[in-house]
Amino acid sequence: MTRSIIHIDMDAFYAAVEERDNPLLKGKPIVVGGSNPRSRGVVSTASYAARKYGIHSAMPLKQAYLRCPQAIFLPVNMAKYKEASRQIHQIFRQFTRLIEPISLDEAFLDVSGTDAVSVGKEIKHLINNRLRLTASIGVSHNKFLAKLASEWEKPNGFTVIPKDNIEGFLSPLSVRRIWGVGPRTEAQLNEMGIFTIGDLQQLERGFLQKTFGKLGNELYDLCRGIDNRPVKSSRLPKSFGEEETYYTDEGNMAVLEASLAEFSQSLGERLRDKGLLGRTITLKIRYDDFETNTRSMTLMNPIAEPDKLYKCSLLLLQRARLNQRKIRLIGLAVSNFIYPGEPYQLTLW
Ligand code: TTP
Ligand code: MG
Repeated sequence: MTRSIIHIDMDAFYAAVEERDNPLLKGKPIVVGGSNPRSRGVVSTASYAARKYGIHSAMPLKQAYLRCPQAIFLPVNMAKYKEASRQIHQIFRQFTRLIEPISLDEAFLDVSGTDAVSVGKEIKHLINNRLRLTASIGVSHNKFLAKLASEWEKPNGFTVIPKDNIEGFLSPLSVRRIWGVGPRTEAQLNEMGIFTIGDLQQLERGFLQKTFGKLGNELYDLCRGIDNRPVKSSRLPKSFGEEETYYTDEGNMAVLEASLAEFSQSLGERLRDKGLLGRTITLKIRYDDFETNTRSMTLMNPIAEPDKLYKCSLLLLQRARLNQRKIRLIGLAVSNFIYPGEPYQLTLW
C-alpha cells in the first residue's frame, strides 16, 4: 500500500513566536539566544530578516552582533515555545494519531488512507490562522521525501513530491540533501568524485556497504527515493507519580498534606508540559509496618491544575482513615490520560 507522509517544520520557530507576540518586532532582524550580544552564548535561531546578514543557528552571539548590530537580541523563552509546540500538536491530532515528533517544531505524520495534500493544506491553514505562525510542509510517500519536500521552499512552503520519476527528480540534487549525510560523509563522497544523488545512483550496493557500512546500505535505497522507515508515534505514558519516604515515620497531618501539595504541583506541571489531562487520581500510603494501601478516584471531568489535584488528594487522604497510624511513605499518581477536547468514555460510578 502506498503510504502518505507529511513532514512539518516551523519557520524560524523561536524567532517567529517572539515576532508574533510583539508587533514592534515585525519584519525586524531578530536573534534569539540571549539579550546581551556581548555575552558568550550562541544563536538559537534568527528570523529570516536576520538571516540576510548571514546570521544562523549555533553562531556565537558576538559574531551575530558584528554582522548586524541593529538586530534585536532576545533571550530564549522555552516555556513559550513549548506552549506553541503543544498547540501545533493539538492541530496534528485532529488528523492522525500517528505523529512522530522530531523536535519542538518538527514532526512526521502518517496520514495514509486520506487525501494527504488536503490534510497538509488544512494543517498549514490552521497553524497560520490559529497560531499566527508559518510552517513549511512536505507531502510524499515516505519520510525522506516528505522531509526533502518541506525543506524545498522554506519559509512558508508547501511541496508535494509525487511518486513518478523519483530517481530523475533526485539525481541533480547534492548528496547533502540525503537525510543522514552530514558534512563528514559528504566530504568522503566528494573525495570519491560523488557530488550529486545521481552520481550516487551509479554505485553498487555492495560497494557502498563496504565503504560506509550500514549507512552505505541506506544510501543505496535513499538515493533511489526508497525509505521504509515507519512513523514512530510516541506513546502516551500510562501514569505520572510522585512519592516520598519519610526520614522518620510520620503521623502529622500537616506534613502529609504538605507532601501532597508538593506532589500536586509537580504532577500538574508534568501534565501541562505534555498537554495532558488526567481522570484518575491515586493515593498510595505505606504504614510503618509496611502494609501498603492505595485509593483511587476517577473524575467525570479530567483535570491538570495543581489545586484540583490537591483537593482530590485530600479527599483520598480523608477516605484512607489513618486512625493515628504512622506513615512511612506517601505517594500520589495521576493516570487515565486524555488530550483536551478529546472525547472519552464515561465510566459509571
Ligand atoms: P530549526 O527548525 O532547525 O530552525 P528554525 O525553525 O528556527 O528555522 P527554519 O526551520 O525555518 O530553518 O530549529 C527549530 C528551533 O530549534 C529553532 O527555532 C531554535 C532551536 N534551535 C536551537 O536552539 N539551536 C540550534 O542549533 C538549532 C538548529 C535550532
Ligand atoms: Mg524549523
